[in-house]
Amino acid sequence: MTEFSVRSLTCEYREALLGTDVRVPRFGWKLESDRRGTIQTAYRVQVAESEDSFDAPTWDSGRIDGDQSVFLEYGGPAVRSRTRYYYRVKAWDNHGRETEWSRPCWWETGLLSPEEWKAEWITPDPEAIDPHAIEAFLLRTEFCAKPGIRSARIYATAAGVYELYANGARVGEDVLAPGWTSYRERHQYQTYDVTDLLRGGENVIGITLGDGWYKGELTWLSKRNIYGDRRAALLQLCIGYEDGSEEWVVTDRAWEAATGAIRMSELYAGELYDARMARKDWSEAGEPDGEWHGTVEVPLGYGQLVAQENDPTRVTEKLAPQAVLRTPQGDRVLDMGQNLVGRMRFSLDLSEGAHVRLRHAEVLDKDGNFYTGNLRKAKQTVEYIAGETGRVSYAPHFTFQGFRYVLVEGLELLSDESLKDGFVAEVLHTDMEPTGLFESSNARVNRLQQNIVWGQRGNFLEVPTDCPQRDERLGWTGDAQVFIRTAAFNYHVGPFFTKWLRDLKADQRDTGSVPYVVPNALEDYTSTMWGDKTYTSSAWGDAATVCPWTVYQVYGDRRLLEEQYGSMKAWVEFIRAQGDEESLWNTGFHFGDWLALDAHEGSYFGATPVELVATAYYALSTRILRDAAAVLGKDEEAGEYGRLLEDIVAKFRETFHTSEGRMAALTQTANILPLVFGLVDGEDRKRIAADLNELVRKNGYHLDTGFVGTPYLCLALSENGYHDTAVKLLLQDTYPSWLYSITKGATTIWEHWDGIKPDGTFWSDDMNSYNHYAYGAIGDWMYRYVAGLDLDDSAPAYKLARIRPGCSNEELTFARASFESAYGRVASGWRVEGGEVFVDVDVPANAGADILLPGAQLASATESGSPLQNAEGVRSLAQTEEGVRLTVGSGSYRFRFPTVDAN
Ligand code: RAM
Repeated sequence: MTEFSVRSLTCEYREALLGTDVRVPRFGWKLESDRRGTIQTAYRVQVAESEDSFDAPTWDSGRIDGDQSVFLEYGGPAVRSRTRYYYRVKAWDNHGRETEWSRPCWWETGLLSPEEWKAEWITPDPEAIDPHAIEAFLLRTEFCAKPGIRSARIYATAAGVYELYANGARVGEDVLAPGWTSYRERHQYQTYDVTDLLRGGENVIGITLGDGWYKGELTWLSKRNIYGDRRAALLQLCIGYEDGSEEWVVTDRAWEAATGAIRMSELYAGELYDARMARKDWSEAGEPDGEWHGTVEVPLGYGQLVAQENDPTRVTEKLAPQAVLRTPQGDRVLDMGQNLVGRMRFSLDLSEGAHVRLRHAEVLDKDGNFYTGNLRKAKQTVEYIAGETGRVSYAPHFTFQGFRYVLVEGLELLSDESLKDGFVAEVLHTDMEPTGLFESSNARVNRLQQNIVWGQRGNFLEVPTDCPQRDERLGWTGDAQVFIRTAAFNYHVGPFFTKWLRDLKADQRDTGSVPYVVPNALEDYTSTMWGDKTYTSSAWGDAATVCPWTVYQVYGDRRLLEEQYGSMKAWVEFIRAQGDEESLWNTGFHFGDWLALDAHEGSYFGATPVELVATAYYALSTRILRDAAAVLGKDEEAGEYGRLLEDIVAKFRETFHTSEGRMAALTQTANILPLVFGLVDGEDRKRIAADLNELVRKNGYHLDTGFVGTPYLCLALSENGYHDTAVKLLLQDTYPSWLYSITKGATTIWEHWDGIKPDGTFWSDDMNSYNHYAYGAIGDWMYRYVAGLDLDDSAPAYKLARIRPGCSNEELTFARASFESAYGRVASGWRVEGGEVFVDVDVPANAGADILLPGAQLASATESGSPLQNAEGVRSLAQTEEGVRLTVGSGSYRFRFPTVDAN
């Protein structure tokens, strides 16, 4: 066993990155150390063009003093297109040790410039196949390869969504490629390694092509052709031979086109698959089945093409049905036991012409009947018509459903048992790496955590959506910004938000205004309800500042911050140009504390004045911009925005405070925002915190907040001396509360606190999602203030963790959380037992932690059985009013001390 080693190498966040167009990639690594207090003192990185040519490296950083192990920039000669590079790392530490070279890892470039695209965008000849047909198109080409194939790569994308085949086999596992971006500006292409799928002699490449986000039905306005009215595919295959020669196969007019079994496949509507029309073996060599037609070129150009940025959508889990139900109305329904997003696959023996129909729903109504009202116009229906009698394994292609229940028709002869055995749900989402765990002594709180995670999975499919089931599924900016911090605990969302923020920037107007949704599928939308000619709202557009800043804090991605800085600044300048005065945003349309319960009956707009919300967020965005400017070394701008912030804060107080320094608006949200956005201090802060506590208490420890107040309610309480109240809110299970939905059987977070009312009836059909992560933003507080796992703002990426165990309530006896940070696993956990508190902290090598042991006394606290003073790894130690405060270096620590009562 090595005691000190380098592991988990990454390039641009990824372990094996195939097909990137990043020209100056950044490396990261983690250190494994069996000694406490390990800090890297130097490192060395080498890059080579093969695994065994490190003796003649392309780049050798040499030994560099320093502790940087996150986002180290490649410093070698310009990278070339279509090249695989290998890299390895070694490190030295403060204990005088040196690691072995790490295991080499690789990354591979894609096509670095538009000129390298030799292929044409192609589509079926419109004379033969109606371009607006709803059938999926099939495209194929046959070619002869020489023997001795050394490597083969496909670079491909589609205006639409596509699946790729080579010699009859599906290429890769991506679903709904090329994903959804602001296609006009940014269109992702994918890279596939097909070396093992090709052979010397005849080969076939096939593409199936659906409408997807590009051309298919999108938004509740049933818009089509948002990005273009022609589906098209673009592909080039490069074959490298042993003899050093290269050959290209590209999409051009020589490709043939047809339609086949996929008669319809749409994001909202579902799929109709008629196996009788399948083109047998169409992507295999030989004369293809049935009549094929020509193709034509579509002049879509290459300037918008970018290599895949986020993790692709994939099947990440398979779930078996939990039960087969018979509803009072007589429907046979599969219960998956979990509201999820994905598709059903069945493996069944079917006779020719059998017609299977699957409908998908999130909930059953109060009588136990299948309920689809809240899907609005989204049909979510998948139909399969069998071809030849025999065994079939099938799942739909260019669609996904949000569901827990599946109504099955056409399989009446199958027993319940066989039905159950024949089906499985394939969970689909952007394939992010899981990074966080949270657990406590309360089973319902644990279910809440699970529901938050499921909500994230269901709604992080290509873009952060508000809901995955009805005719909407859009990238609402407000939802994304309130949830991002929680999201960044549960999963690695660096690549996901990098991509989405670039889309946000692409769709931002020249004025700096940020659309409601990104990608902006509501470009020309105006609503009488929302006020004509408004394109943005406070707390929604602020995604422009909050999201890049969060990615910077959590992962240390300074480059993204730099890239987005212009967009962040444009947003703040946009706000500055609104309002009657420079430091106030009191004009225009705002969603405000959307869906808050203090709204008028039947209204979606909460009672907190929208000007208050707008100005508070204006301050938050300005603060973030100021801090970002400081991080980026733009001192003058940091100064300027610092002054603007002061003006906004002063104006906020002048406008929204009473003469006694209270909030004039008596809502929970009005009292939350100034506390969490740093708009008050001193006595005013204390008074407002007390008022908030009182509002909650008077409400029987119930919240009445919406999208804006909810994410910060508990945080405002915990940070201002009312942690007990916050925990009471968490544990509340009567309506309205987080746990209320769990008493109603929720397995995801709901859009409305009363999505299902206490009497079992539903909130109105018109806007009632049962899978909506916004209120799941409580997760951030659970990690940071209950388990106590946080980061120090001055040291991004958890270089310095901030551990504040939230053990204060008798009803919770333990909580623990862990997070896989850029430095490695950091964890905080506490347990109260027999008058003692046990706190466990794990800090990865090359990082540290600032820990508060709440209520502890120096004299009686121990670490692994010894007095704290003697503990190895402790850098500083102090008794404070709140308890013992200490900073430690890396390692695992086990603290123990009497509870305050026992003291
Ligand atoms: C609805 C959803 C969404 C929200 C917008 C304003 O479409 O609730 O989450 O952001 O309204």
